Amino acid sequence: MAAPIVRFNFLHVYHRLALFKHRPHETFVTLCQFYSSESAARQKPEQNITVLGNTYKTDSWTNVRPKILEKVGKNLHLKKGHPLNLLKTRIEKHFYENYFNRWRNPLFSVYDNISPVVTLEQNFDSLLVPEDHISRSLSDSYYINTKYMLRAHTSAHEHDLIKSGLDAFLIFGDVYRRDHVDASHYPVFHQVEGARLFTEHQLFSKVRDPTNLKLFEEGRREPTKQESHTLEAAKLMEFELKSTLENLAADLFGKGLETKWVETYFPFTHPSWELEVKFQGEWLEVLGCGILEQQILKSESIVKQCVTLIYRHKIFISYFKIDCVWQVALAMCYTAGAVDSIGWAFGLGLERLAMTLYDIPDIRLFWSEDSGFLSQFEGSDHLKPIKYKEGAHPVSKFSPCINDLSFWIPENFSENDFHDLVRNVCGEYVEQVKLIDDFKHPKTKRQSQCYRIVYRHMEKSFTKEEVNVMHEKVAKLATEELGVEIR
Ligand code: FA5
Ligand code: MG
Repeated sequence: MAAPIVRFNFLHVYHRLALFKHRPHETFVTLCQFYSSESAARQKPEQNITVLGNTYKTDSWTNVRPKILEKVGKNLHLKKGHPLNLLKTRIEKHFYENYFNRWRNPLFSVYDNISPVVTLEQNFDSLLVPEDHISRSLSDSYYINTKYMLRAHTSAHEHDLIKSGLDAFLIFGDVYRRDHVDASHYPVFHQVEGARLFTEHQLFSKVRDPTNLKLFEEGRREPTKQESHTLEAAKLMEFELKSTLENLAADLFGKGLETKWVETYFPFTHPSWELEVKFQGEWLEVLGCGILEQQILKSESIVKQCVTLIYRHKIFISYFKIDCVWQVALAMCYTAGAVDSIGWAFGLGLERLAMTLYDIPDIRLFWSEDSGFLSQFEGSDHLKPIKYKEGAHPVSKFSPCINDLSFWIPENFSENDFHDLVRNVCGEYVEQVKLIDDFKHPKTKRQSQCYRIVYRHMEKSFTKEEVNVMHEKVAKLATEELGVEIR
């Protein structure tokens, strides 16, 4: 593990609730305490967290905070007239209209309401994420306890859906990460996951003479392919995947968008890529994708394998008139875990795409309840080109207040913990947290960091006093919880 440090406990949450008069306004998200506040002050209370109607016991891994739990169940992607919902509709429509199965029905099935509470196994193990991968650390993900977490990506459902026998699907959902704070990063955002599996016949169906083409071989892992894939299968899959995503981008943006593919790494795909688009003069990464590790498909639905095999051997089976149970058993023995498909998958950040598409300058705006923002999209036809008008909503009309905070950091300090703390204290009022200075004292060897915090209200101008109150709370809690020493 990447040295996870448990610094957070629920007494802190309790204190914070009192300190900042935080009132979670979603009835289904409640933070319950078993003990009275009096005894809570003396001993660490045993806690329950209720998320979406299910109750979980907290433990030493719990690091999810009330400000984050408030967002669970908001489902912005399902909210009519919300820009994320408009974008979702456009993506669904694109897949519905362009991809069909052999019965001319839409090829991709869509899931948009799977609970974001997943097991660590779903989020990591099922995707071959190594034990020591940074994304597992307490400073990167939101844990409910040692068994459950808020999903860090929609890929958490890949394995289950493939196992259930699906071979083409889209998953829309909210995802949660302890990430940096700036205009394009937010601890809760939305992704759409897409996956498609191909049999040998399907993949090579467009090739003029597919006789000698195979999906699998026992070869070597190379930058361009996995050990069990043939080069021709890997190359065709890369083409299929990239053209699917380029067609989606062209449908959403028209032809003018500047894009580039960048090679990358994911534990569950190889090879892997990211797609970047030009936004406000800078390259912005909007999605990650790749060819699914064959090991993930190995546990593909046994039922599906049997059906395929029974279908292949139907003459033999119908000749002997073996009853159904024996047909299934026979097919299982016959295949001994063989998998006949190869797959690709992608995960796309909906906010980043919507920002590019509608010219929305700051990711916090998606959470705005302000009518000035939402009314620009409400009642819109998802096909009508909309451009967010900055003047109509005062996101950057009100000037920012910039305050710096310098402190000595303890040995186990994590930057993400500080970003998370600031987000928790200031919510939507913080636009950016940036490390602007980092040095080690030559004699004492102590390390000092300075963060620039940009405060900006979206609906009014902040007074210096209001900002100072928040800034002092940040300093106080950073001292108490993260063990820093303010300079
Ligand atoms: C993933 O989440 C992978 N699960 C994607 C994937 C799926 C790869 C299937 C291969 C196969 P990544 O961490 O890069 O990858 O996130 C995907 C996208 O989510 C990013 O490209 C970006 O658009 C968006 N994203 C990531 N972090 C944030 C954030 N903090 N705020 C807003 N959007 C974000
Ligand atoms: Mg990425």
